[in-house]
Amino acid sequence: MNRSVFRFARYFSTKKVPKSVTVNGQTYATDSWTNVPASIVALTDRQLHLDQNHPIGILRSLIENSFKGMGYTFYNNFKPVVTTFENFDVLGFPEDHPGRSKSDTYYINEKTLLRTHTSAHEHECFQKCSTPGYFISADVYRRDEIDRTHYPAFHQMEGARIWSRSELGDSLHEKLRQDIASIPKVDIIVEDPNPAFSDATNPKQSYMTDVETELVSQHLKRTLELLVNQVFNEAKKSAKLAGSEEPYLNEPLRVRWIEAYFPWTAPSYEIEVWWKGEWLEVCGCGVVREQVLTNSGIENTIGWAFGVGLDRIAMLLFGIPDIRLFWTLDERFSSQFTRGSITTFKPYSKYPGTTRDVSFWLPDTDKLPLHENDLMEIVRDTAGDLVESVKLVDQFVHPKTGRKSQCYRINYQSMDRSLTNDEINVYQEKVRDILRSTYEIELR
Ligand code: FA5
Ligand code: MG
Repeated sequence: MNRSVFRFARYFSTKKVPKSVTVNGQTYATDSWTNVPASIVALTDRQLHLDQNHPIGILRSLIENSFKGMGYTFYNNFKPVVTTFENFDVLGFPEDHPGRSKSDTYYINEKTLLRTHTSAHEHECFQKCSTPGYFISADVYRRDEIDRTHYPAFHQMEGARIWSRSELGDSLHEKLRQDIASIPKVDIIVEDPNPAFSDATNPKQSYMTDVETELVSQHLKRTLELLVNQVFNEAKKSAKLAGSEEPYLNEPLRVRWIEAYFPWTAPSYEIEVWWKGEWLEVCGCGVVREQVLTNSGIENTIGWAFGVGLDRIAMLLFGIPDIRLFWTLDERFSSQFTRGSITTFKPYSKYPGTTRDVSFWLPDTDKLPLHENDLMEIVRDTAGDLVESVKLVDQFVHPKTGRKSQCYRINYQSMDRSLTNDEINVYQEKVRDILRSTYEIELR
């Protein structure tokens, strides 16, 4: 356990971790790993992806509808509490992978956590799915920074597809080629400069032949290009309907493939979409490692998997400026969206934000400073959704003493009302108190 984790544990112990935590009606005993705050547990009942009239639910249906009748089962009801086995071990995460740390993940207790990705259900789905492929949509949780595009809860959609060598025998290649040919063609510009696999940077698995790897990755890439095309063309249509005349709306969609790494796929890729002048990371994917399949009782089989983030795409599709809006209970938000239709969000009002800085000297440089995610969590736990963002705005080393100073700027802003200075000062003082009493830092 590293030092900052230890300190964060101390913040939690000063908060008195309850004896048990109840999530989705199930009660779990806590232990020294517990770090999930009540504010996060409260989100696990929301199930935004199941709400047909919510942007996340509308996007999920849009994608599912593009893949109906193509051999996929849709799983949408998995609960967010999973085991460390499901989220990490079965997927081959190394023991020291940063994703396992308490600074990145919400633990219920040592063996139980809030899933950090939908891949936590691959094991179960490979075991029980009776179609060649499946999709899983679900809420996922990560301790992360706070800003317009990052929130500790978001949504992913997992997809996977397999081909059994034993069943297909000599017709395996032919079947793969047919399946690739049957994916609807799309009119987009694809940049794919790298080979499907390469020993040096993106190796294939030894249990698969070159041709198998090539064909499975082609099927994966054409499938995701179809998905991205459906979604982003809808985004363009809705922007045009809303009266936008920006030039990008008449240009063909551009995507690019880059090499990636995930412990349970090889080779691995990411697809990025060129959107309003920026490459947007949309999805990680790859050819599933043999051990994931054999651990699920599937022998002599090859296939792929992907995991796409839904929230940032929904922000583009519906013109939603802040990821926190998905979670608001304000009627003025929810009344704007209806099942099956992509409409551009009309901001209902803008309340001014207020910023407050918190600056401190860190302890001697040989000690680990406070982990940024811990600071984020303390602020979020204190002021909840009133925090629009927390950013490191200044950092320097004192030329004489060699001590390091950091300054974070907290932007307080409510989506629903005006905040008073007095109210903000109370939150800010509380944040400072917690920092002062928990860490060996000197507030400035
Ligand atoms: C994963 O989570 C892998 N499980 C994806 C995968 C599945 C790979 C199957 C291979 C096989 P990653 O951490 O990159 O990968 O997240 C996947 C997508 O989720 C990202 O491309 C991004 O669109 C979205 N995402 C990640 N972090 C956040 C965040 N904090 N807020 C919003 N979206 C996020
Ligand atoms: Mg990534």
